[in-house]
Amino acid sequence: MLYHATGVLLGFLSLYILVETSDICRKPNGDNNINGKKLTEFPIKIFPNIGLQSCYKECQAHGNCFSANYDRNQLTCQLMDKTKSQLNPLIDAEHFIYMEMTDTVGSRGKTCGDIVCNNHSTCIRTLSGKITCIKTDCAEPYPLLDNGGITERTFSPISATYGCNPGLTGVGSGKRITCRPGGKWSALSYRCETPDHDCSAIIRSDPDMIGHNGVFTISSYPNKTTAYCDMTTKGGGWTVIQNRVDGSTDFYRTWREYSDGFGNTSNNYWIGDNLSYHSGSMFSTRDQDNDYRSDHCSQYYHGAWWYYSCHLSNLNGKYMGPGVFNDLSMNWKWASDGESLKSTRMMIRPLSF
Ligand SMILES: [Ca+2]
Repeated sequence: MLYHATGVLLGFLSLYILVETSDICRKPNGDNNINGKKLTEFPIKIFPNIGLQSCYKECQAHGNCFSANYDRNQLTCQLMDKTKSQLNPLIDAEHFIYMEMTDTVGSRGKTCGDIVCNNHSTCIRTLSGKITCIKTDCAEPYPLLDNGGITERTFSPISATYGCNPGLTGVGSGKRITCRPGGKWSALSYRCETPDHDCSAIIRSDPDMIGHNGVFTISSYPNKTTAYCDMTTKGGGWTVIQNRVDGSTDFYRTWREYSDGFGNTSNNYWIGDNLSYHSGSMFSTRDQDNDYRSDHCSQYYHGAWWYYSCHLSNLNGKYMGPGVFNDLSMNWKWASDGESLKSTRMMIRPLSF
């Protein structure tokens, strides 16, 4: 019971009026109270011997309370974690008052106050009065990521952010996934790869390497290999894919050997197919005839090349040394007019370098 005292001065008279109000008459929020109705939901908590406003306050204070039935006869309060809905309508109940929390009007748990929770989290008012979204788990397990894992999780919205293990590069746009309606995770279109690493990448990461020719470990996913890097010619960053300085290494080899690479990076070598330098081109080896002639250019010219029918260049041909004019030899018609070359080097660099 509350007593309000009001003082009024009327001429020379003082008039004091005492007004008594009862709790039952002071609706916390009349707009949300429905007289003569109740929700037939199993209560999450019951308070006996309690007033209507206190019932409302208990619901406010309880994290999962979204509505309450107040029994005016028994003076009991039933807290419920659901609200009326089309599937669960109110029923007639003479002595009851049904009320919903003002802050949770709308779809249950979606909004309370200024906070909007997602489909897989619920808005609650904590005992300390704080309004927050708590997670309700996504039904699916988190997707797995090879060579990486989850680096961060949030619960409003429910999301997971992925990262790669040290030394690996993330590829793809779907690094962060969220829990979608229905409890399913959005697709993880993100993967972890060994970074492509050629001679140009070495200079990009360390400009001091300009001018330092030599053998470096390079990789082109998923393979790792070593290559000679030309770090001086026209700014450097060239990955040497073919080098020949003498006749000590046989270049008359099989398709498989050209695919894998062979030789020694310090003098004569061919780097393998993994750099995709000639992918899509019609490369021929002594055991694979991909040329446009009826016979076999590779066998005929003792080499392995992008023979057409057959060649104007034959850099993987037989090493014969200078002074020799022979189509079987390591030669390049435009450069030497068909004379056998002393040394050759083929090297590649990204256009964007
Ligand atoms: Ca042929």
